[in-house]
Amino acid sequence: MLYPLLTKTRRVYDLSGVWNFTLGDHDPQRLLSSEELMVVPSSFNDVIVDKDKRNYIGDFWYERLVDLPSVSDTEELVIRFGSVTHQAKVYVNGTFLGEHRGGFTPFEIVIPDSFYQAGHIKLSVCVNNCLDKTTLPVGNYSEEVNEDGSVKKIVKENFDFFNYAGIHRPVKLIVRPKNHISDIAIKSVLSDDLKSADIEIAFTTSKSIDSYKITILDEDKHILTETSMNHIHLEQVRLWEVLDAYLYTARIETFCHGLLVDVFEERFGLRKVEVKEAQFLINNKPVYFKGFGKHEDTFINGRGLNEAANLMDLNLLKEIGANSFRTSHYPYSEEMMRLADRMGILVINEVPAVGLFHNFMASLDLDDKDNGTWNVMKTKEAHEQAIRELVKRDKNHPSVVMWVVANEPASHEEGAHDYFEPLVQLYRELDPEKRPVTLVNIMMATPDKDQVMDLVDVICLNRYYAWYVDHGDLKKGEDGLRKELLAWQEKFPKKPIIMTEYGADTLPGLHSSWDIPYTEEFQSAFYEMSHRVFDSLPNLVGEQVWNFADFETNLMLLRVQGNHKGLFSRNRQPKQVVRDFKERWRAIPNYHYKKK
Ligand code: BDP
Repeated sequence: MLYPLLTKTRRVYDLSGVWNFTLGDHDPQRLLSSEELMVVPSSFNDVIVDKDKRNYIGDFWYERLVDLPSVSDTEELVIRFGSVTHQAKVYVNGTFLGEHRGGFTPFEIVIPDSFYQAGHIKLSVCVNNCLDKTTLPVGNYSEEVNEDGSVKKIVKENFDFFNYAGIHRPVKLIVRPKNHISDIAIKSVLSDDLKSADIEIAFTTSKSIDSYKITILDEDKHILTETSMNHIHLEQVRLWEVLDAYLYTARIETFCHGLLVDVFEERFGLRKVEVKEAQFLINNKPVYFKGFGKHEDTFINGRGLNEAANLMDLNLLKEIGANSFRTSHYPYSEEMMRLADRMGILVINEVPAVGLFHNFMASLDLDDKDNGTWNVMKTKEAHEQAIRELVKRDKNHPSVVMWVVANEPASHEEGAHDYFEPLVQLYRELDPEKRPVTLVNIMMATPDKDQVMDLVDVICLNRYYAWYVDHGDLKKGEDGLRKELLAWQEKFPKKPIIMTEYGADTLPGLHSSWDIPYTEEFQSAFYEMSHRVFDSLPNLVGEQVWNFADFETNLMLLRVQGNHKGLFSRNRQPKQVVRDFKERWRAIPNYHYKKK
């Protein structure tokens, strides 16, 4: 889906701001009172302050009046939502116009002309934050009857982050040609010496056109070439490199009867991604991933777009010597993806497939006796939709170098292979660039038990030796970690391995002479131990710490006001270990770290 850009033929108006709001029922035929207010974009949960309301599950409403710009006969009016978590129904003047399921991808609603003759509309959005075994992420849904007979809906997250909800990303009003460019897919093939590129620009339009023109521009907007074909050959190209980004622009103009109909500009980068002989190659060089699993999570905004936090995070990421992050555990905002493109940061891009593990706690206690996940989950449809929408949205981003099919599913249980095979295949079919696909493997799915890693290109592992396993015992942790990594290397000698999560909860300011868990000393010793193991493994091509920053979670025995595995606190102050990382990561080059 195209980003809401202002061009010669398109106007974009921002509907961010303060909307009327209510939790519970509302009839969109009537005007929603302004007793309660909410900011768009943001999560409602923290902003609303009241404790019960913070944890509310069910329908809730946003509403505002919108004065409309003029729209000509050849134009249409569209409302575009960057994301609404997790489901949205959209009404204009009380009439239902469309809905979207899935809380992390954009969608559009076209407003029929009959609604805008009056010059203004009433826009109402009914949001729902229920999660169950048909949705992604997966939630455990139940109901309780209150004393007054009313029903209270409850969702227990089947994952380790707070179920923030609301209109999380910008809402835009767009006036665009009825006959518009609706999708663009840019695929480039670099020559062997990486000096020239064959670029194929495929695009679709909502109606037929007579002709088109494609112009390629450099970063300074100088025209490099113009053509009426969709194959372009570029000589002496400048590559998109890790931490040295270069972005070209493809300007597409469509014409009917010799007149300009629509213009859109899509930015793209030229770089080659390949997995070969247990290496992850970017522009033919073996890269070493240094970075983080993250969350979209800040004070006040919750999971709502916070562009200042995004830029600060990526500046901190660069400052510490890292080069990558994973969009754990859902697609991040389009704004974040565009930022990563500009800053040359590698992104491992994940769908919200988290919680695909039935009875996780029981399986920990019962030593894996619960084998029911793939009978219980009814997520196939949501999963396919999430993959389709993610690839559609992010296929042209040079920062995206790999797709994730799921985070920590029960891939050791019967049925996992059948569940994942078509989904991995779907990524491969949809992506014009055929980027590598991975699945982020959970600690129970050891090499002897896992049933899916044969399907993917890269072995991504989340491991917590000396934390969840042999808690506090760094010696045993080191032995266990080394042994398991060697087993993976032996099982899949041609596949590179990336540690996509490893970490220890740490409360800044807590100290100990004996490396006690939760102290700053333990965190340092934990990473020192892990890195010793990583450095000894030739096929391990990356380390992404869990987590970039502390983040909010649901209530659990193991969580002290959230998860504290961040290298930074939730307000982005460094913990002591950041100094160790700076030293290590600044000394590790982006390319050719592991000498084979
Ligand atoms: C992993 C999950 C991640 C958790 C992390 C942890 O992928 O979402 O937050 O463990 O326990 O299992 O800190």
